[in-house]
Amino acid sequence: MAQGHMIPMVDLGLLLADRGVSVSLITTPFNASRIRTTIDQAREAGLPIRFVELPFPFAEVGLPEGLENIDAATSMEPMSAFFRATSLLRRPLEQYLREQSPYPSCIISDLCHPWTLEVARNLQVPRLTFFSICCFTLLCIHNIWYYKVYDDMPDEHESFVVPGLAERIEVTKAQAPGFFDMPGWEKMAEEVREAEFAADGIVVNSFRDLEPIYIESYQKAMQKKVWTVGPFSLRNKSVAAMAARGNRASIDTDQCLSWLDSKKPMSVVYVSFGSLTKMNPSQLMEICLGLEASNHPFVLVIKKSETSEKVEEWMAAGLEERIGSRALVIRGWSPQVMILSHPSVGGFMTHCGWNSTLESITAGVPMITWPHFADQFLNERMVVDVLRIGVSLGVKEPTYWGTEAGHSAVSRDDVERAVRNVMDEGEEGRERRLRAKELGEKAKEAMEEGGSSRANMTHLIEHYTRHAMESMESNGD
Ligand SMILES: *[C@@H]1O[C@H](CO)[C@@H](O)[C@H](O)[C@H]1NC(C)=O
Ligand SMILES: *[C@@H]1O[C@H](CO)[C@@H](O)[C@H](O)[C@H]1NC(C)=O
Ligand SMILES: *[C@@H]1O[C@H](CO)[C@@H](O)[C@H](O)[C@H]1NC(C)=O
Ligand SMILES: CC(=O)N[C@H]1CO[C@H](CO)[C@@H](O)[C@@H]1O
Repeated sequence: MAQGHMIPMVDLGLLLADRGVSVSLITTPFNASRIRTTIDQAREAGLPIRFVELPFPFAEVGLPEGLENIDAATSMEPMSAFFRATSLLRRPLEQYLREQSPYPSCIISDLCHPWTLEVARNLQVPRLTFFSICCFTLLCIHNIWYYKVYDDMPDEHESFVVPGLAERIEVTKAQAPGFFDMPGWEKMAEEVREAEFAADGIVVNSFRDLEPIYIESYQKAMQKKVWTVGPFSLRNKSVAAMAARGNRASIDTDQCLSWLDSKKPMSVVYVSFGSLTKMNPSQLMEICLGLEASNHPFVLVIKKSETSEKVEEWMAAGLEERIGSRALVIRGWSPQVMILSHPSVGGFMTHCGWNSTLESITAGVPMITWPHFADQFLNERMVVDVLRIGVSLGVKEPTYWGTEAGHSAVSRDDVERAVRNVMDEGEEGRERRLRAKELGEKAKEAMEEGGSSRANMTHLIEHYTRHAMESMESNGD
């Protein structure tokens, strides 16, 4: 029930349905209305997929109607009520599933819904946990917990080397909190961990050739199967499908494509920071000035929550006049996969949410990294240190729910330098681009016939189909 979780979960449902598996996607009305386009297309294509809308019990926990997605919240404050409400879906979900024929064979549940553990137990069906995070980041979080690194760490800004990894990865506690590792959230953190350990297996939106060592190590650490079946964004490569991903795009896709067509190959920087971050006006202006100084054409996505009169006036008065068609500003939701796949795009300035990071990897586009919170700093290490396909903007401190007014974490000079660095024609830039391209190719191979992700999906389906038939037989049905 956050954009970065919902998009890949819907993709996973569609990927299973593509293979003829009957899928019921459980969500709440608000969220369903967001993914309507994708839902309608799947139905028209005749996929065996059902969208089940359970009413969201917002009133029971004192939430306003419509606050069913984390990006509708403006602070951390309603969050505990939000998670309380989602766990109240346990009974209606169990009841719904009991009534189904055929009986469900397996539950796949997002990490944020540990309460599904009990549903699966009551129904006596296996349960897989789904993470839209890479195994590198999952293993880092696991090892930090396992080796009790934080038990004796008074300073959350002190950097340390993550134990038990093949590579030397340095982070701080502030940059690498575990899941829900915050004061007041201890119970949730414990439940999430317990649900992860109790899962029958783990499904990850990643692919073998991206991180073979980390997939294997994570599998060993968890002592259960880890199925890597991504990148999900490759499921449907048609322009219409790419454009409809996640939400209705706020720009005419033809207009967007013809702007991109008018630019030289690999010359454009795409700048977007995902659905939850919020840049204040002065930070947005610094970004614009840095992009302007870089002399590269750019696509900048500004969310509704970030637009203000101040920003709009400033852009109209100065920026748009000075740089004209060198910039394309998208206000609202951007057709990101479509843009990243365009040959004129040569770099992506990103917040390092895994969804966006993997989309960039898949498109073979090197990144300029600016993590904000949650798993994003670890994802940055993956991109910069492990894969070596990114340049960091050097941000060290996490920001939650928006930067403070008047404060800029990143200056125009930082932006200019990082953009020039990533778009660089020299050897370093060329090699980085080459590595990114190669990974993009491998990502595509993984999802093709005979590819590793496809094979994992086949095994996963066979494994749980067999399991369901065996338990039917042993029940004497
Ligand atoms: C996830 O994917 C969409 C569409 O591809 C992208 O625009 C969005 O920024 C991503 N969301 C997050 C939270 O990363
Ligand atoms: C991909 O998406 C397009 C446009 O939404 C749709 O017409 C097509 O059937 C989809 N293809 C597959 C394989 O699902
Ligand atoms: C996924 O596929 C790879 C490559 O074919 C294989 O090595 C791995 O064991 C598979 N994973 C599972 C959980 O079956
Ligand atoms: C913003 C949004 O999409 N709101 C919708 C949430 O879901 C309800 C019920 O389906 C709709 O009526 C709203 O328009």
